[in-house]
Amino acid sequence: KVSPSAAPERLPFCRVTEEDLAFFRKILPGRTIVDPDLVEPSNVDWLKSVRGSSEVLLRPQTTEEVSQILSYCNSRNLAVNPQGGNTGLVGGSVPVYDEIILSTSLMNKILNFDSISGVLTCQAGCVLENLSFYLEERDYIMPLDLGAKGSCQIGGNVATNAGGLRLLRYGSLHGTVLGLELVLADGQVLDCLSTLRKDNTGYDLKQLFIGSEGTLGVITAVSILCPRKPKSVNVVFLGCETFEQLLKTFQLCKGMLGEILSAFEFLDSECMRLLNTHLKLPNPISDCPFYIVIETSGSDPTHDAQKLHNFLEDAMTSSLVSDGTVATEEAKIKALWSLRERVTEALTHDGFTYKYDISLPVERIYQLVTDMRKHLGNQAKSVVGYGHVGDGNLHLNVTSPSKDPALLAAIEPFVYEWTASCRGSISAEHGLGLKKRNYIYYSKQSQAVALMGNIKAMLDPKGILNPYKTLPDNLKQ
Ligand code: FAD
Ligand code: S2G
Ligand code: ZN
Repeated sequence: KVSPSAAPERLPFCRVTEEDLAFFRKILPGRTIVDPDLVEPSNVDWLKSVRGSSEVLLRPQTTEEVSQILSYCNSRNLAVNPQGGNTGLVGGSVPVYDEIILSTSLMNKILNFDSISGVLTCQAGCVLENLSFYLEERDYIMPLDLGAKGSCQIGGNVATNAGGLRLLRYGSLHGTVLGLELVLADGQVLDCLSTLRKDNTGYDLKQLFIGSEGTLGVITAVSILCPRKPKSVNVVFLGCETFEQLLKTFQLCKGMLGEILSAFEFLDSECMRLLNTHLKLPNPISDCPFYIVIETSGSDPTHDAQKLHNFLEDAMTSSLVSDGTVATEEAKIKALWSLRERVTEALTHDGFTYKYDISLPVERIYQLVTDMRKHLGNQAKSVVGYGHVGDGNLHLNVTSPSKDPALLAAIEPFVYEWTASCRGSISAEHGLGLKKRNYIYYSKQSQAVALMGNIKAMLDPKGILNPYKTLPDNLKQ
């Protein structure tokens, strides 16, 4: 029985010939990479968990070049794997076989910034952190932030509908992305690069491509609505004895901080142990079963300090939290955030990591961690829980000294059945990619998946865009 996460047989795409390379070299002189050492990093994902065998890495700089590439590949029946920062975690960003890698890394120009509306228009290959630097100099910020900001690109963020640490305050990319420029499988350029906040003229086509993981079109430019840079930011790091207290603290926090609340994240004591052990990051407060990172972002430091003081006093006196520390200046804010942002990195040092990115009713999110620990007994090295409480998004990670099929068989499908039993989502923000495509039916009805297949067939009839990803192998018609 083939494991659902294994790659299917190679589909009958053509293989790249010398004539193909001559064509690519003509349109991309010096940016048609065939040296195996230079292609290698683009064949392996960030987790080093999946590896493709592409022989060609193309590095276009313009939409026109992307259009020429796709029009040619479509006519030659050559498969294409769009790639941004290659920080994806579900195996969607690297080839499964010899698909041509189309990298947006050289498409990194900012096209326009309107300082009145806050609308930024840029090419898809702009690195998220560079966009943040650009905006912060102009008294604005990006509406999303994630631990991969140093490498991930805005095109990849849109293609995966990335969530991250600011979604609680600024919403999802389905709301903040105002327009997209895309190239379809046949090379057609679709200019939906609107910068209007409101436009109700016909179907909102860009929404189809947000979260489509490179399977419906290549995103070449993005326009996105950016918020003003807050004048006053505070970060609070709190400790709780139980998850029930953590949830009550979340409710209290929403009520007392209201509109200045910009993030509410958690990590458990197992995460803290990994941070201490592998990254030598000290715990800034006493040891607790649960830790909370709360961020406020406002326009008046005095007003915010007063609100935060009232909230902390209530949280402490009602003994919802057992310890805490507050940061108002940059360095300490960064240090507290790194405890949440670097859990992913700490996990990579703990061993082979089985990652689950689950949406659940918020009161259930930690139940899955405790049930998983009970279910696995001592089969796993570590079982950790952390994530975006405000989004009901748990990151459940299980590590083992090395790849362990018996452990995987104990985890899956248990974790997916558990999630489906409370109508959760088996992928909250990372997408399905290669690894999770065949589990889609735990979260989507078959007629919905069949419709997705029809849309895919309409937009990419030859299936050349990111094959083996997102949609299941056995599309039930
Ligand atoms: P890639 O990894 O290159 O590609 C991801 C997918 O998008 C692939 O399917 C690829 O084919 C497709 N793609 C890329 N560019 C384009 C394009 N221009 N057009 C069409 N398709 C394209 N994710 C979250 O949601 N929230 C988090 O908090 C978060 N934290 C992370 C922390 C760390 C340390 C790491 C390593 C990853 C984290 N991620 C998180 C996952 C990952 O960073 C996101 O999925 C990110 O959006 C991927 O962007 P990328 O540019 O690296 O895309
Ligand atoms: C986060 C990063 C990836 C992971 O830290 O919010 O999305 O699962 C995650 O470690
Ligand atoms: Zn996350």
